[in-house]
Amino acid sequence: MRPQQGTTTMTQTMTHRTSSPRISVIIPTYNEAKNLPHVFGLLPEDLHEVIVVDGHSVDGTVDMAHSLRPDVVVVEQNRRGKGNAMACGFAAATGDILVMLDADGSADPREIPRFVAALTGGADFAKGTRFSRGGGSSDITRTRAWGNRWLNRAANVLFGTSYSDLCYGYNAFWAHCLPVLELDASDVGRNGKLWGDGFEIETIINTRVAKGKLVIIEVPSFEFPRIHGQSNLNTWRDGFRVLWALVVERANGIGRAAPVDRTRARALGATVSSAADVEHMADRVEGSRDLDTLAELMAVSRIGMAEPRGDVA
Ligand SMILES: Nc1nc2c(ncn2[C@@H]2O[C@H](COP(=O)(O)OP(=O)(O)O)[C@@H](O)[C@H]2O)c(=O)[nH]1
Ligand SMILES: [Mg+2]
Repeated sequence: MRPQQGTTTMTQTMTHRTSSPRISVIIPTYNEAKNLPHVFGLLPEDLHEVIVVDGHSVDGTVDMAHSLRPDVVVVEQNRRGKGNAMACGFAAATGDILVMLDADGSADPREIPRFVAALTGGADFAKGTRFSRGGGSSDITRTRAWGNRWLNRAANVLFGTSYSDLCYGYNAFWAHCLPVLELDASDVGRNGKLWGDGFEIETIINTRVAKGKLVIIEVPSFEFPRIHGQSNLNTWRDGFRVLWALVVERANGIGRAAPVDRTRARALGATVSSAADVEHMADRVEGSRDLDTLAELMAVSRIGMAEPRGDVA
């Protein structure tokens, strides 16, 4: 972080907003019935939609979701793995901003406004990080933290990013990022699994938004321990999948040329449109001393922003 440079708050700068962005929260679930009451209980009000993408749970997860929130949208994933669940959830979302939220109680829904503030402040993609000031984890094991650190370093070398937490699933982004992600939600049969369907999804998303030269801001986040049940992630197997994802995504061109249309985001008050704007936004966020604004807690890193891509239009 650079030294503080001023006292302007982000809220003062949102002068052209016509209305609030509609927020879709996408929650992947695999046997999370016992954890949903906690997670749903902490969701902010005024969400546009809550989408649960279920992986054929056998513990009553879907019934629990309906009973907790009659307006919940339940999507059954069409292949296997968390990555496929996210692809199906994104395809079903109708909001302006999409938030990725785990269902096990580890991600705190009360942080959603912090992510949204980063996006309305001008980022295309708000990336959660446990490893910057204001973030942390009481869930991650030492082995996973070690692996994440090295994978994160490798990603930064390969993609020119300055990420601090590659393998974290709490992110939010404007819907205009979806073409850059190029995720496939097609149905190839329930037992089918495609590249990106597993826990490598976060790495794929993080590398594609970097390749697409989107404006990325890291948002500090605290990860709590899963409340009930056990993690579905296998540290070594999935760690190697992440490593392989880095190699594959470095080699392929996915995300680089996809169209980005920020018209809707701008109409809703998002301000970034050029490299100069990004610099200005970074100064503003870092410079804020107003503890009432969530922007104060944001760690700003300019990732792949030397020349943020222009719009198609
Ligand atoms: N729909 C769906 N959700 C999954 C799948 N695997 C994991 N999840 C969900 O993804 C989130 C993170 O999974 P978790 O097992 O806690 O992994 P960890 O946080 O990396 O240890 C949780 O909400 C899980 O219920 C899956 O195959 N399908
Ligand atoms: Mg978890």
